[in-house]
Amino acid sequence: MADRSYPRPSSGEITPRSAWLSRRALLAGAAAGAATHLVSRAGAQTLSVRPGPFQAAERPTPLQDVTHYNNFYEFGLDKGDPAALSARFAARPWTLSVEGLVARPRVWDIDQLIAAMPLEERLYRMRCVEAWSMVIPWDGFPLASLLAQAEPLGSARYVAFESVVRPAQMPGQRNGLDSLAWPYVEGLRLDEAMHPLTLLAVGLYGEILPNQNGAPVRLVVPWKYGFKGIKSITRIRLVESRPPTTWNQMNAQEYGFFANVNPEVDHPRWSQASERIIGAGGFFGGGRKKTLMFNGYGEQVAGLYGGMDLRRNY
Ligand SMILES: Nc1nc2c(c(=O)[nH]1)N[C@H]1C(S)=C(S)[C@@H](COP(=O)(O)O)O[C@H]1N2
Ligand SMILES: [Mo]
Repeated sequence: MADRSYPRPSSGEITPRSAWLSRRALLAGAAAGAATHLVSRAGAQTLSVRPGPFQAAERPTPLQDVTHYNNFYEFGLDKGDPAALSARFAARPWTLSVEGLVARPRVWDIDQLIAAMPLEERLYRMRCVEAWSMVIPWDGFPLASLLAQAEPLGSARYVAFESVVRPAQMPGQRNGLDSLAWPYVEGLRLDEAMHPLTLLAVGLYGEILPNQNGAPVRLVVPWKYGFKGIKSITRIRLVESRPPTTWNQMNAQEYGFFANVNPEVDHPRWSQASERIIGAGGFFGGGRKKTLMFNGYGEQVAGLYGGMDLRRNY
């Protein structure tokens, strides 16, 4: 079902500034300046954001699909579980620690962090390793801004991320299916983490992040498969060697550490050459497209992998 609450740009147009943002969010932003968030009349918290670089040309996926077709195994294995079962998850109060090989470790309160960081909107393609995709208007700030404040030491080479463990509020963590080990963990090389495309998202569509999308803060690395985008992060640690990552530990043959989107390297059980466009079927027709190398961000990120065999380093 198409979401009617946001205007959408016509097909093929470069998405104009805030075309999908609620008018209220814009007005709130104009009144309050950047980096504040306000409670709207409807009760949903809106974010004050500026347009960022790197806007995708595609039509944003309807909000209804972005928030009801999710992978968040802490709440269950089905795509509808996160929306259905996360209402009581408490994303406030929340702390996010930045620690490890840094000169200035810090435990941030999430709202102080949001107030300290100028928020940008970034319309990014998201390609799940399961061969479906969305286009999501995130609100957040570059991970590099947060890491710079922590002053990484020369010995830091990777960044390790950890999701919250809270079985009382996350049914998938207590259902005994042992689908995954908790906490969900992810990692990036330091240069990937510092890349300007790499975002910490605290909102989408101009509102604070819905629980099912990884409230209150999640990683977005648009040239990698979606599973790198770890949700509900509590800890960011700079480390010397490559950290373990959840899907790689689950099945190293199928899920690598790098997980760069690559239409030429198939998943052992399915092709990665094309993808199903979530929310684009039916009325709009089509619904599939060819998958692009680095999810279409090669111009920006291919240089990170010069000289690497991307078949072996999948
Ligand atoms: N903690 C945690 N983070 C996670 C996941 C998860 O199960 N747990 N799923 C990942 C996968 S496979 C994808 S495709 C994206 C989905 O993000 P979305 O639901 O916001 O679209 O979240 C990623 N981050
Ligand atoms: Mo995914």
